[in-house]
Amino acid sequence: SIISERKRVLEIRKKYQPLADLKENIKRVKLRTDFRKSLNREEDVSIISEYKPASPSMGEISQLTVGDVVPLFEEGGASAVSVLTEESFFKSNIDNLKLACRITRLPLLRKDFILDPYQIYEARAYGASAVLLMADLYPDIREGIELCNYLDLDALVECKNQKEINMAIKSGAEIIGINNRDFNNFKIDLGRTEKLASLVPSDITQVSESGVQSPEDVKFLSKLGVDAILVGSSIMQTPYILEKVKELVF
Ligand code: IGP
Repeated sequence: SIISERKRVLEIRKKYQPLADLKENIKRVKLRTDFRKSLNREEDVSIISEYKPASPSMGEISQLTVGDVVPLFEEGGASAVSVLTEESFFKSNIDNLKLACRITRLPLLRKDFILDPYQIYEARAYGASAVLLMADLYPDIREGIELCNYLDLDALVECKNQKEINMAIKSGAEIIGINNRDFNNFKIDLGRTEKLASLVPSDITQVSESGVQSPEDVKFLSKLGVDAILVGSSIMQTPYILEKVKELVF
C-alpha cells in the first residue's frame, strides 16, 4: 500500500540524513512567505496549483519538471504552489521542493503522506512554507500543528468528514482542507465540500482539494465560501498549462 511504501522510504531517508543534520540545515534555510496569508484574498478564491507528475489513479500524468511548470503556475496567477514529494506512486521527491524554492517566491506546500515528525522538519529544511497533515494519518494532529508552529510552518489539516473537522478544530488547526477524493475508490465528489464547508468556522482558512476541472467547478466551490482551491491533475494534464491556470484564477 501507499502507506507501507511511504514508511519504507522514510526509514531510508532517516539513515541518509539524520534528524540532527536536518535541524542544522534548517538554521541556514531562509523562512519563506506566509502560506496562509497568501490564501486569504479579499473576495476572490485563491488557487493552489500542484506539481503532480503521476498519481495512483491516473498513472503518469506529465513528464514535465518542476522547473517547467512552476513558472507557468506563477504567471497564471496561482497564489501558492503544492509540490508532491512522494516517490513511488506520485513519481516526485523532496528535491523538487528545493528546486521549486529556487524558481518561485510563491509559498510552497509539501504534499505527502506525512506520518512522522521527521517529515515536518524535512519540509522546513527543503524550503516549504506549509505541510499537509491528513487527519486520519498523522498520529496526533495537535502535536503535528504544534511542531509546525514551532518551525514557522503552516499546517493544512486534511479532513473528509464531520468527525475529522471537529477534531482538527479542537487541535488548533488554522487551515482546514476538505478532500473531494475518496481514497478508497479514488472517486471525486465536490458534494463533500458542499456538505462540510459550513462546519468550518469562518476564522479558519478553508481549502477545497481535488477533482477541480473547470471554471464552473471553481465558481461552485467559491460560492460555498471556501478561501482556496487546490488543483493538480487538470492543470498537469494539459499541454496548455498557462492557459489552464489563467482559466481557473479569477
Ligand atoms: C489535487 P487533483 O484531483 O486536482 O489532482 O487533486 C490534490 O488535492 C491531491 O493530489 C491530494 C493528495 C492528497 C495527494 C489531496 N490530498 C494527499 C497525495 C496525498
